[in-house]
Amino acid sequence: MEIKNFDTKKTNTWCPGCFNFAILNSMKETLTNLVNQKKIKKENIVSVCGVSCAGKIFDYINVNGFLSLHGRVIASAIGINIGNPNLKIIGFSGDGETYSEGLNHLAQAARKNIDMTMIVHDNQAFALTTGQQTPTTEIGYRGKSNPSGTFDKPLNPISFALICGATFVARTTATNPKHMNKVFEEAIKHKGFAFVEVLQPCITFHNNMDYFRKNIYEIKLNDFDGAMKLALEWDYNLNGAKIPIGIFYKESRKTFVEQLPNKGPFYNIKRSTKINNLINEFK
Ligand SMILES: Cc1ncc(C[n+]2csc(CCOP(=O)(O)OP(=O)(O)O)c2C)c(N)n1
Ligand code: SF4
Ligand SMILES: [Mg+2]
Repeated sequence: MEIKNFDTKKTNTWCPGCFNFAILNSMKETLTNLVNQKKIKKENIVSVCGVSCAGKIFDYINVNGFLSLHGRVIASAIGINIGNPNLKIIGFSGDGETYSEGLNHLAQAARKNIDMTMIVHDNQAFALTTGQQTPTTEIGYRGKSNPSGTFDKPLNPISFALICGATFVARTTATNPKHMNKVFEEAIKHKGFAFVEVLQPCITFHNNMDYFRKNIYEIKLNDFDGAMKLALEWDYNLNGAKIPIGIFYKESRKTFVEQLPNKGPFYNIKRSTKINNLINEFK
C-alpha cells in the first residue's frame, strides 16, 4: 500500500520558523520515498529521541519510537539494534546532548559500527534550556550562562566521528532541504553507523543562518585522509572559514551484530501473538 506521509496529529511546540521544521519535513519526505520504493518497510522504522528541541521530533513522525533520556539516544539505539537487528533505527538528538553527556556513546557506536542512522541537530547551543554553550559553540558567543563570552575550543564532530571509525560521515544544513534529502536517503540506506550532522540555526537563541548561507559549499565523497582534511577546514568558529557539506566518507565494514559469535539469543526470540497483532495493525 502506498504511504502518503508520516504526519501525526500532535500539536507542534517548536518556535514558529524553527529550522527543525525543515529537518522534519525532509525526513518525512525521505522516509515516504524509501518506503514507497520498497527500500525499507514502514513497520521496521524506529525513531529514537532524547530530551531537547531536537527530540520533540519524536511526536511528529508517525513511526515506532523510543523516547529516551537527554544524551541517551545512542545508548538506547544500541539496545534496540541488538534486540532486533532487522529494525531501521534513526536517532535524532541535539548537539548538546550528543556531544556532552552522550559523547562516549557516539565514540563506541562509531567504532563498533552499530547499524543505525544518527541525525544530530547542531544549533551550537542548548536551545531547549534557553541557549547555553555546548561543545560546538563558537568562541565569543555570549549566552545567559556565559555573559562574558565562550572561550573553549569547539569540538569538531566530523573529525571526531571519522577518527572513531564511523562508516558513514556527512554534514548537511537545514537551510538546504534538497541537500538534506539526498544525505538522509544515503544515510538511511547505509548498513552500519551513519553519522549525519545537520547545521540547524536556532532562530531564537543562536542564529548562525547568515554565516551558513554565505559559507557552505558542497563536496564529493573522499577517502579517509581526504575526508579528514575537509573536516578540519571548519573549526566551528565564525571566523570566515568555508563550511564543507556533503558525504565526507563512506566504507563498508561488518556491523557489531554481524560479528557477534552467537546470534541465537538475540535473533530467535519468538514474538507473541499479541505483538504480531499489533504489528499487523500498524501495517
Ligand atoms: C541528564 C540531563 N541533563 C541535562 C538535562 C537538561 N536539559 C534538557 S534539554 C537540554 C538542552 C538540550 O540541548 P541540545 O541537546 O543541544 O538540543 P536542542 O535543545 O538545542 O535541540 C538540557 C541541558 C536533562 N534534562 N537531563
Ligand atoms: S529554541 Fe531554537 S531550536 Fe528550539 S524550537 Fe526555538 S528556534 Fe527551534
Ligand atoms: Mg542544541
